[in-house]
Order: sequence, then C-alpha cells, then structure tokens
Amino acid sequence: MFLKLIFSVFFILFINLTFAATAIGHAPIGVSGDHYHKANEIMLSIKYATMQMKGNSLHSQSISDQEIITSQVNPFASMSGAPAYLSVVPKKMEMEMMMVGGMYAPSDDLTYMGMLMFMKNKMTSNAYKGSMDRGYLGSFETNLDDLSNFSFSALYRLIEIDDNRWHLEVGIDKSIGSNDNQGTMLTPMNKFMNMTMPYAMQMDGATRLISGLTNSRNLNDFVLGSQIKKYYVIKDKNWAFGDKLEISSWLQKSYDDSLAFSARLLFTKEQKMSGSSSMIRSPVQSSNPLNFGGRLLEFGLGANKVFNFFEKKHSRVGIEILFALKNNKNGLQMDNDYKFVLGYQMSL
Ligand SMILES: [Cu+2]
Repeated sequence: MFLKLIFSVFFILFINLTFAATAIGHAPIGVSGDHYHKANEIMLSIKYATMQMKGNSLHSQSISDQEIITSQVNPFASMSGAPAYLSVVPKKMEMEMMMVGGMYAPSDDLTYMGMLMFMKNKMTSNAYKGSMDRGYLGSFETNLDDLSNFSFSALYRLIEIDDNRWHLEVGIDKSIGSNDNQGTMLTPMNKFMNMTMPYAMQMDGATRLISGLTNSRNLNDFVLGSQIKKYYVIKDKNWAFGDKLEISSWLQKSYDDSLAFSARLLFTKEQKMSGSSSMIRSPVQSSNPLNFGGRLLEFGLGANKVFNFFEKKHSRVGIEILFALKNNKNGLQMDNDYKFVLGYQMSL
C-alpha cells in the first residue's frame, strides 16, 4: 500500500516534469497574443486589470488646477452660459477591466484567439466657479460601467527553431459600448446637471485592425521577448480615439520550472483623436478632441506561476505591475500612474 503510494507520487511527478508547461513559456501576463498553441490545444483565460491616472500635464509639463482654470480657454465658450476658461479639472481616474478569453489551435501553425472585455471607469473631478473669483465649488465623481470590446485574432507561426520563435497576429477589435453616455456633473454654476460625459468616459464604437509580430528567444534560464502591435481604426462612428502602436520588450528568468519572474519595457504611441461629437461640450479638458494621444513609456515587473494537475492540463497565474516612467502626451491631459494586471489561464 505504502509502496504503491510512493510509486504514484513519483509517477505524477515524472509526468509533470515530462509534460510540464513551464512558467517561462508565456510572456508577462500584461502582454496579449504573446504565444500560440499546438494543434487541438484549448486555453481559457480571465484577466483583471486596473489603471490609475492622476494629476495633469500640459505638453508634458505638470500643471496645477489654478493654472488650468486661469490659462486654458474653454473651446465651447461661445455657447450661452459657458465659462471663458476651463472650469472642471479631472483629479483622478481609475479604470478597471475584466477580460475573458479563449484560444484554440486547429493546427500547429494556426491559433485562434477571442476576447470579451468589460470596463469600469471612475473619474473624480474638481469644479470651479465659471467667472468672478473662480472659487472652488466641490469635487464630484462620474462613472462608466459597460461592456467594452470584443476582439478576434488569428496567430500564425512563422518560425519555430529550438530556442527562437516568431509569430504573426492579425485580428479585429470592435468597441461595443455606447458613445453618448451621460453622467451627473457639477457645473460652474454650482448645479448638478446630467450631461453627455467627456470623450475619456465614452467608448468610441470604432472597429480596429490588429496586426502584431512577436519574437521569443530562449537563452538557458532566460527568455528575451519582444512584440510590436498596431491597432488601426478602419471604421468609426463620428469620432474615434487614434491609432495605437505598442512596442514591448521583456526579459524573463526561471526560478524553477513552475515559477518565472519578468521585467518589461512598454512604449505606447497613440495618434490624435479623429472627428468629434456635438454632444460633448462640458468645460473640461477631456471634452476637447485635441487633448488626446501622445507617447507613454512604462516599466513592468511580473511573475508567472504554473500549477500542474494532470498530464497536459495545467493552470497558470500571472501578475504584473507597470509603472509609468514618462508621460509625453498631446495638449492638456491626465498623467498615467500605474497599471496592475492579474490573470488566470487554464489549458484543457
Ligand atoms: Cu494560450
């Protein structure tokens, strides 16, 4: 009986070691479309991400509330009752995202990937009087809670030699939330009013083409990965956030087969917004289409841990924190602070 138990334990360990998916086999959890699968493999995943923004910068120079409300002209000042200068200043924005995804490989060369994303935005702003002494009126919160995106991609294996892999991604991303969400804002007249929220609190409803190229190289206990990805707007509804380019490089180190640590640099460049909505006219920077797009450099630290259950079935937990190193955005915008990503992946 005892021998049988020992034998079973060894047998399970042996299987796990032989067929184990290693922690280092996937990129840091914040990288999407980083890997492909072998024929007939299925993977399910769920990811939670949060992003914090705080403070404001004008052409990447930090700017105070007082400077904003006395120097930044309200582009909608010609409307009756609208203040001459911006009168609402965003202080903090918290974005939460939940992504549910699946991957399936019909062959060794091709993997399909689908994802559904839910988003929740919370924006805290200060309101100031529209004229006279420009006194502080109070702080208020606006919220957005919506189904946000759907994406479908094909990942195509280009090269797989022992320690060097290259693959291509081509896909479609569809923003499916509504682009005229209303919220209650504190106006410069010191009244709470239901208004169409600024662009930052809307989904643009656009369709984007995703194209990406990923390389991953094994060097003993290390993996050196890089990915370049582009989101290109192919269809919009009156207005859309700009095309986005992401360049990511990561270095991973195995602690053992089931645990790996990572460091990553992520550069994002977003083009200017296109179009505009005649409904969005509140006296805040994020109602002005010129205050969108720009460049961002982030540094991330992460860990992946694999749990093996049975032969070929395993679970993976990934965690990554990204700090904004440099905000270099167009016009007047909030600064990115940090992002946190937590994910669970299960291979069937
Ligand atoms: Cu996968």
